[in-house]
Amino acid sequence: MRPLTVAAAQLGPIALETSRSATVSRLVGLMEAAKARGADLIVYPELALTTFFPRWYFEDEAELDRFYEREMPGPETRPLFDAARDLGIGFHLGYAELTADGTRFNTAILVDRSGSIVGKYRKIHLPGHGEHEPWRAFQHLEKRYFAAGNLGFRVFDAFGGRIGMAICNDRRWSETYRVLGLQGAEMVLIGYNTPIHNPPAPEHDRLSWHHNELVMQAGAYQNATFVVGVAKAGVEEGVHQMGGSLIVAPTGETVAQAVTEADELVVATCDLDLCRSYRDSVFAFERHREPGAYALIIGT
Ligand code: CDT
Repeated sequence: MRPLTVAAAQLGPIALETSRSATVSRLVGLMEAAKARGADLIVYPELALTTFFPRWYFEDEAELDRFYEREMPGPETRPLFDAARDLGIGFHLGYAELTADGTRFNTAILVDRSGSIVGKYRKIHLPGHGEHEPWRAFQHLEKRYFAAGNLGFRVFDAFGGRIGMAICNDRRWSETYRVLGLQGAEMVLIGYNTPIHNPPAPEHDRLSWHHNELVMQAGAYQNATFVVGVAKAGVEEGVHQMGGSLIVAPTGETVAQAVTEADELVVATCDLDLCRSYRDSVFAFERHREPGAYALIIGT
């Protein structure tokens, strides 16, 4: 047995005007509650420090700056790191990153129980569009406000296992999980902000929950890994975002799932040794994959 107790910290909406420190206090409160429930690791959603700002078109790039972190930890986020160290619990946090050279990324970090950053990921699959599209009820300007991640899909040895990270739209792509799976990922952490209404394809709206669970269950089973998916949910600044935060086992089964669209902890103890049962049999990659037949998928 290699038990890892993980808490998916689903968040309800964060209003545009909410201060960073108010949000950080809210996250610390969830961290304390997760610790009280025995968690070793708490997983926060994508862009967990602010409202999901890509829903608006900002003509002036400078207006965007307030949503981005220039350092991590910075003065407003340090309480999270201090709480992690004091409580002895790790965390995964999604946030908007502005680098010293002015590049903007949609980023997530993994922090261990001592409060040290042990892993970083920058979102690779950026959905939405790059120009203002006034016909939409709301924008999805990730292609405008972020550069594609430049760190690849990597795994990190932490919490007694091998942890991978992905962000939101990445969860819909089988390549995400396979690249992590090939590196031996045993748990993949994924934060998301997913509007239920997709303006270019409203016929998909009714299937939002089905697709959410489908992709994470398939990714987990086909790659012999746990998957932890964590939403920022509820009606945020007029846009309804789905909840459904969940923890999926390598069996492909959902072992725990949120039942609200508000702040809610979804906790499960995951035996990372369960990954072996699948990786040593049906998904023993070294014995059963046929990479010679896959050349097409690494083309552009
Ligand atoms: N944040 C994010 O990546 N959301 C997308 C929304 C759908 S594409 C406009 C997602 O894949 O959930």
